[in-house]
Amino acid sequence: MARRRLTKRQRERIARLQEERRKRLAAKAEQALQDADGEEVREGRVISRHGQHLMVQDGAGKQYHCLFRQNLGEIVCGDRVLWQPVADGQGVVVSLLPRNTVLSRPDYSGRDKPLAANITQLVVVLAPRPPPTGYLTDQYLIAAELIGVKALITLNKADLLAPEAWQAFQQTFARYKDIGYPVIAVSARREHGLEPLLDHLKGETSILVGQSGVGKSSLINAMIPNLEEAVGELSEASGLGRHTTSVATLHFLENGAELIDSPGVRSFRLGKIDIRDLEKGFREFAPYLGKCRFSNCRHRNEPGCALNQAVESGAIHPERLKNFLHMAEQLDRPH
Ligand SMILES: Nc1nc2c(ncn2[C@@H]2O[C@H](COP(=O)(O)OP(=O)(O)O)[C@@H](O)[C@H]2O)c(=O)[nH]1
Ligand SMILES: [Mg+2]
Ligand SMILES: [Zn+2]
Repeated sequence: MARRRLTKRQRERIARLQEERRKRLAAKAEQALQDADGEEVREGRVISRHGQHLMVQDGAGKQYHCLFRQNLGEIVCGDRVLWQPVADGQGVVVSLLPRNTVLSRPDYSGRDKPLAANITQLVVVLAPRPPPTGYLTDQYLIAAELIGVKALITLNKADLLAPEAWQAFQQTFARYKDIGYPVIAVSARREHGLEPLLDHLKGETSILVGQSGVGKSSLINAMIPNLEEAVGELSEASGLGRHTTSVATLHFLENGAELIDSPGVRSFRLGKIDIRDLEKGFREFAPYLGKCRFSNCRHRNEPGCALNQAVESGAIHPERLKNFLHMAEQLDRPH
């Protein structure tokens, strides 16, 4: 008990210190704004966010450590902003430009928090170890459909399995290929199979998602030569310490692709959607929607359910309908 009380007191103390710090930074941002008065306003891209600090890159590829006004809302990795330079490679962000897309996740208190903006593709990274679950894979794919971005499945650690076992592993994902999701096999360790992956990343702003340990960071390192040095330089220049790699960070590849590594994205909240929205997240359901005997069919045991018939005829994989039903149950629960 004593231990728990102490923890609570510590938590309050931390919250108070954070609030004081936030206020100090807000005052600093206001001061910086006054200092920047008269400086030209430029456009920039948010590379990463560390609390109330942003790393912003200008058109020439130079990075600036920026503060921002509190009333701009949540600014995240991938955001386009207007900012003004102040002294010593620093700046202050004055406005947030409209986003095309935004990917959110629930924070520790269950509220939706934006994680990355302006992405065009979700790259779901899977590996034999840690073993993937179809449910999680489907969650990622549905998130992509509902946000309105492409999805790509990347099977990593090809080197871990013997050829036959690797073939069998790949085969379990054939059903995703069948419904139009590209599936790519790679080994970040052997730097094998990266070319097709790079081709799919070209022209896109992608975010790597997947369980911790599947090799997301290793893939980024394999695709960006000397990244580890670059990360070191970035932390030094920004004075933000060594946590640079522990927040979502936007990287630019040689072929022009934009790639975000997102540590700690294990799941997405599907947000306040209803069962009809969820149906749209399963792209292969589309031809059957609205074809059930009952217009309010929940696709469980209702007679004349077009989705269940499609499962029986082999047009829809049973696991996908099962995962749909499970997700639909989650929607019914109060958030
Ligand atoms: N055998 C093998 N191990 C890999 C491969 N890619 C990553 N790993 C290992 O998997 C572990 C987790 O990799 P990491 O990139 O940190 O995963 P992340 O948590 O998804 O970013 C590390 O020990 C990597 O060395 C691969 O292609 N083959
Ligand atoms: Mg990582
Ligand atoms: Zn139905």
